[in-house]
Amino acid sequence: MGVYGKTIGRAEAEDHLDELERLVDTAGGVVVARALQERSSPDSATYVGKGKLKELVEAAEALEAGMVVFDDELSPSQTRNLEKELPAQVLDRPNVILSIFASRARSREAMTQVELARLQYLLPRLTGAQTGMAQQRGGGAFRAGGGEKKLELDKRKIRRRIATLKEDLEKIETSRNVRRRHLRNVATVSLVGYTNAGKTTLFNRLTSSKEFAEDRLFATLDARHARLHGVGGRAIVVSDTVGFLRKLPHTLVASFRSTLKEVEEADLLVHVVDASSPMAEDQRRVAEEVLADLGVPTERVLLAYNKTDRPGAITPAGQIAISAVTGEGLPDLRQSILARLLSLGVAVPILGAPPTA
Ligand SMILES: Nc1nc2c(ncn2[C@@H]2O[C@H](COP(=O)(O)OP(=O)(O)OP(=O)(O)O)[C@@H](O)[C@H]2O)c(=O)[nH]1
Ligand SMILES: [Mg+2]
Repeated sequence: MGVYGKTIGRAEAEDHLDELERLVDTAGGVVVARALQERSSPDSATYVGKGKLKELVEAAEALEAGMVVFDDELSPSQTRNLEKELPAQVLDRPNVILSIFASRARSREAMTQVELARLQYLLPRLTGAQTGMAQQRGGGAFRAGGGEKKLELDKRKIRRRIATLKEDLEKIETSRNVRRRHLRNVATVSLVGYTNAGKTTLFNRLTSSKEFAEDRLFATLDARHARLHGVGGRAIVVSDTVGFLRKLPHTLVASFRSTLKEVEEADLLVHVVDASSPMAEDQRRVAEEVLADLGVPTERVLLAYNKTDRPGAITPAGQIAISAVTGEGLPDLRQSILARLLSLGVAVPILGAPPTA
């Protein structure tokens, strides 16, 4: 369920809903119906208007839907109000993304980051759900008081867990820095871009690796490194990273800071764009906004339009066109990477040559 109007038009809202549908599918759900409503802004109490909510209740009953998923982050009170009306579980976009991340996390770092994000998302909502229940039961002061105490206890426990997780992440980051020191004598290149753009496929191709690439969102959660092949014995290490997505929950971005550090510290970023997507330019903008947030200067970013083997793929004039699947354009990309590193003044040692002083 999405809302459009003042800030985005109908076509864009449809695209966002398509993406939400893919996210739900990736999370293991099956979409039985979708709906959009035009209004200047989401209703502060129920996200959609009264009439639309009635329609939603009826549709959910008729289709026996187990969940109703909203395309924006719902406030704790919106969730509470919607839960009262709807005969199904109420989820929002961050919920779905968090559950995908939780099922994808493999390394200790990724699991810690995901748990941190989940708890930070949960904390303010815990209050809402609890008071909501107390009100619903019509319970007097006695009941609410009992719930209140337990709630405080739960919240304290969660806060303590959050502190522990943050400490753990710091420790992981320290050991990562130790590992990174080994990379001091090589140039580093990170592949970044919207989720599903083809970063992992390109990474495998450039480094002759066999990482997990899949036509699903967020296939990759951990940064991985390998030597870039085919640059005349130059010592360049490439890393694959977690994909970007619009409307990413803030808590998630914050807890993935240590993974994103990878991006901040790379000598060069190759921004991979899916040239075959009708949303290519929109996705490019979202990724550029994330990079700007991370403080990455534009000259450190090399754009590469991928999936150009697909019919209908469009590469803007003057941009690098590649296909990670057929290998087309990759010699060009390798040369551009090396040339850009050199023009940025990055030392790119030749392997086997004695280190320069
Ligand atoms: N036709 C075609 N398909 C591609 C190309 N590159 C990647 N794909 C496909 O696009 C899908 C996503 O590729 P991934 O490499 O997993 O994308 P990613 O950017 O790593 O995605 P996340 O890890 O989810 O952020 C896979 O089904 C790939 O096979 C390409 O050049 N041409
Ligand atoms: Mg990937």
